[in-house]
This record gives sequence, C-alpha cells and structure tokens, in this order.
Amino acid sequence: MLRFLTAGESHGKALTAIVEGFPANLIIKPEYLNFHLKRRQAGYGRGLRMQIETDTAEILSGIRFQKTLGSPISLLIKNKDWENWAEKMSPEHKGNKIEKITVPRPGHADLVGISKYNFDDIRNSIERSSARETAARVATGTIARRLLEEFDVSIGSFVESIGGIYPKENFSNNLFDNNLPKNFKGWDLSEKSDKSDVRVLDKEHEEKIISKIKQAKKKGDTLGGTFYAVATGVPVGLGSFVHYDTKLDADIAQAIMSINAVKAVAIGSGFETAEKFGSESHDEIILDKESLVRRTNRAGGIEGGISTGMPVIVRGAMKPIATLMSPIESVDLKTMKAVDARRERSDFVAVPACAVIAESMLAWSIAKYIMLKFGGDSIEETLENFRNYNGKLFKRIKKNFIA
Ligand code: EPS
Repeated sequence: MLRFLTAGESHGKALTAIVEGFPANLIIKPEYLNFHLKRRQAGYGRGLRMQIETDTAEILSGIRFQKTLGSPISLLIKNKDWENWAEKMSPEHKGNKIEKITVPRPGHADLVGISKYNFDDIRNSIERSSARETAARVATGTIARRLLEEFDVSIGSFVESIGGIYPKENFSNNLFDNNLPKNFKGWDLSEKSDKSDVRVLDKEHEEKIISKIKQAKKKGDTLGGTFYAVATGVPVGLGSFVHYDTKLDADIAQAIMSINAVKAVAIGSGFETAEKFGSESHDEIILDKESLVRRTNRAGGIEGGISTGMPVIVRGAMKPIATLMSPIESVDLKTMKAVDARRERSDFVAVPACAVIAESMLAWSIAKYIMLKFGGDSIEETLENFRNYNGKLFKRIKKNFIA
C-alpha cells in the first residue's frame, strides 16, 4: 500500500516527506522532482515568498543510483526563508520576546486552529496550515507520476477560470464529448498551460484573467478559480464498488479536497449531470476493434467507483486566498474588540499552483490503486502483473459471454 507523511512548518527549517510502498527499480531522477516543484512555484499572482524560494528536493533515503530500493523514500525541501525566521520559529528557544499574533484572518485556519489546539499565538495555526506544505506533496506525487509513466498513464492540468472569467470555448466540453486529438495524453494539457502565466489554454482568456488579477491587487483583494486535472491511459478496473472506502472517485475527491483552499471537487461533468436527462448524461458503450469503449466521457473515466479506461477528469474549485491587503472584519483576541483582519505576506492568486498540486494528488491516488491491484516488489513484477491482466481483458469478456 502506498502511503506518505509530510512534516514541516511554512517558515520552519524545511519540509520533509516519508514515502512508502513503491516497488524497487523505479528510476527517479532528482531533476524530475525539481522540474515539477518549479512548476508549483509559478503563476501570475504569487506573492514575494516564491521569489525567495527555489524548491528542490534532496533525496535522503530509499533511492540508490537513481533507482528505488523498495525501502522508505525520504525527501527534504529546505525553506530558504528560514534564515529570516530562525528566531520567530525556533524549536529550541522559549520565544519570550516574540510578539504574538492575536487577530485571526477570516477564511484561514487561524481561529479554528487556536480554538482546537489551545494556542496563545495565532502563528502556531498559520504555520502548518499554510499551503507551503504542498511543496512536499508535489515531490511525493511526482514519484507517483513516475510510476504511472511506466503504465503509460499521463497526467496534466489547466486552469479553467479565475475570478469568474471563463474561456469563450471551454476545453472541458472536448473532454466530456471525447472530442480529443488522436493519441491525446493528459500531459499535453500541461505542456500548453505551463506556457501561460495563469496556466490557461488560450491567450485571449489569459489577458482577461491577468487584467482581473491586476484589478484585485489594486483593491488589496484576492481571487480563486476552477481547474481541471486529467489522467489518460488509466487501466480499466482500478477501485471497486464493494465498499465506500474502495471507490476510486471517492479517493480522488478526498485527495483533491485536501489541497489547501479547495472547496469543491467534481468527477466528469459532475454538477451539470444533475440538470440533465439520463440519455444526455451517460456514455454509450461501443465496440472499437478489440475493446469496449465509451462514445463520450461525461462520467470522467469512473463508473461504480471503478476506472473505465477513459480519461479520468477531475474539476476543482479553489476559494480566494484568505489573507487580504484590504482586510475584512475580525476580532482582536487580546482586546476582544472588532478590528481589521491581520495583513500578512501572501499570494493574490494561487489557482495555477493549485492545478499543479492537483496533478500530484491525482497521480498519488491513481498510483495507490495501481499498486493495490497489481502489487509487486519490483517494477518489473508490477508491470508483468499489469500486462497479464490488461492484455487478456477483452479475451476474457468474450470467453465469458459469447455462447
Ligand atoms: C506558499 C508559501 C507561503 C504563501 C502561500 C503558499 O509563503 P508565505 O506565507 O511565507 O508568504 O505564499 O501560502 C498561502 C497562501 C497560505 O494561505 O498559506 C507556498 O510555498 O506555496
């Protein structure tokens, strides 16, 4: 079973991750991890922190000569900003002279954090709840992505909207209609969207969004948005209908919802299907040479909690960043008087980064189910199990059904 834990505060010394369950002999190159870490840092609307950091993952264990050993992989991503926070974030000192933060920001984990953990300083809530932790998740998700490449599973993403600005022609329709270029791969989406400062698929859309972000910045405000993450090449049969906690769509929803500031997740055409007739919602089954495929893909590649073999399509919605330079009302916990919420260095928009993180979480979820189904202690064994199953799928159906 694949699993991982991360540790680290936003302005602490470093983020770390322990990743377990990957088969041996999977090639992992540090530059591959760092390439995806860099993608997470990009995007118009990010704050000053991203100019300080150059996120790189140091591999501490579990990999030798660029290949996994089957043992736990541990990763370290140093926070360059730590140098400026050593005193304020010291694990060793008592911190008597450090000023406490007493005004919670609405929408952030500030107030719930101090309430739950019995803190007397909001800084203690801010640190671990910060989206900085997602750097560690991108590093671990990138190992999952590397595993998936062995199976020809390809993952990409794009931003659909920011601040309510949608494109004239929404690419998601092509995904649901299965109107995709021949040999389309999930990564094709990222190749294109990575060229845009806000990770959208067309220039005119990008310009409109950037002007909206400029407007928000001017007002001291922030924006959220929606994004898609797509996985192609996912084999038929990952996940199961037998239990609530074995369903692939439920696992993906949890993985995406767990990303900081995500407030909604849909698989396939999600909410829209609730407004349509069944005949407009479901995907007809057709015979295509030696396989059974779907004419359309409104289900987003999952039926009954099980992958159909069609692209897995996930849509997410991120709320606007909670730190506002023109703040809304809060209460100073020291005086219990109404005040403006605290300003703190932050991003204005982080939807482009969120989409990259969603790729990693989607990769993690699918890799987890690949390992559950195909097992194996070495990548060679896992691939053998996969080929043995996948190559015989249609033959087995025919054998079972044709009289
Ligand atoms: C982030 C690091 C943070 C923020 C952002 C994401 O750095 P700092 O708080 O030092 O500016 O830029 O986090 C948030 C927006 C948040 O609300 O926590 C990162 O590395 O992604």
